[in-house]
Amino acid sequence: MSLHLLSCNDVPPTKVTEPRQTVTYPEKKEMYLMTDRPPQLETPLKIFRQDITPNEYFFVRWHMSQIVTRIDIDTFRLYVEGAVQKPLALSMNDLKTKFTADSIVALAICAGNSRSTFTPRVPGTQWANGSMGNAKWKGVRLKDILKMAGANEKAVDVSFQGLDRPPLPSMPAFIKSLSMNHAMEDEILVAYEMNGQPLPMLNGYPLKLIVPGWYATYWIGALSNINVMVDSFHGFWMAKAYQIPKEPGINESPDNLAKATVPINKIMMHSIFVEPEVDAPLTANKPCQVEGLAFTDGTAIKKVEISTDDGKTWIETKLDAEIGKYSWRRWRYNWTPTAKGTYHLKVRATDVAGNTQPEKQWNRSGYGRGFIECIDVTVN
Ligand SMILES: Nc1nc2c(c(=O)[nH]1)N[C@H]1C(S)=C(S)[C@@H](COP(=O)(O)O)O[C@H]1N2
Ligand SMILES: [Mo]
Repeated sequence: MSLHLLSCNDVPPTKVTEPRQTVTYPEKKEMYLMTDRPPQLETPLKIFRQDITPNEYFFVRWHMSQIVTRIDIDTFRLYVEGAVQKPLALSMNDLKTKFTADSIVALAICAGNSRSTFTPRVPGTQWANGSMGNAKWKGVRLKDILKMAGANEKAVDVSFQGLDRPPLPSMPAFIKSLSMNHAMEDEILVAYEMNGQPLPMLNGYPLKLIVPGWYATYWIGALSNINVMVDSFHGFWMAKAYQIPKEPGINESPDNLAKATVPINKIMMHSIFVEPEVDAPLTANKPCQVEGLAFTDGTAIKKVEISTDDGKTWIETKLDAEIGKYSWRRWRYNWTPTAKGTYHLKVRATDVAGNTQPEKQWNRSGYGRGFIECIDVTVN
């Protein structure tokens, strides 16, 4: 099986042609295997025909080879410590009985989603568009937990760590942080359910931090430790890794790398094709349903347009009803190609603030793809 993604026009066409192996892991159906230590699994594009990504097809991405494969749920505790009046050790039962449950539909997307489409090629897992998924998360509001612990009013940052550990003690553990102000926002959840089920082990059972609108690198899985801090946090995975150019757009030039960088944060606006797939047989004068997904950091999408002539003219598509502020949004267009040949199809989203997607973008880590997607399809 092969996956093709083409960038057209003035962007040199990138084509992911390496054959990808598929695998089946526990609690998972057939996914693309990116690496097996740690497990990194990509969702096949056809799964995105569904608005909610089933748990068994939800992408998997861990950093440490030592992932968690067994958890005793009766003795598991979520520890809340640091600058708090009352440190907590919450059991699953505490979380389910001592707090009001809340839920949200939100898109989880890896910062490196679509990395394989950057030119020049950048190092890192060569994801196509499948290191993302849309799910309904249910759990407890982080702010309610922080309130119960009596978090210090002068707290600046809150850090989050899961049960996974580095293979060597000298390597930095995967710890991420949010500002206290952000952590206290209503929509941030500590989720114990994903689409009505406990989370799969590979997706961070039993608890995952949900940070709607922000890249999934902050969505700590197997969440076991929350640390409230009065000083700002400078751990490796915040201060050194996952840095992006400070200027908006996650953009820089290969021969003039940005000197000022900041930790990656909000999801870039992007839109992709789900159908037709690159290899789908299309017939002249026969209607073809073109559809895909568009997403942002939570800013409402105003319109999604497609071009069938490599960006010369643009046609507005029909948007499905909004599922939720932080969900992706499906767009559709019924297209009848009249002539045979190869078409460069492009798609671009525009938000209510008037921002639209750029033609070009690049950065050294292949983070936050927002540039316009283009696929080639052949009409016979
Ligand atoms: N504990 C822990 N949480 C983590 C990570 C990790 O390596 N360890 N990786 C992060 C990254 S970069 C991503 S993209 C998402 C992937 O979540 P998923 O595997 O459930 O899809 O988890 C995030 N949370
Ligand atoms: Mo990620």
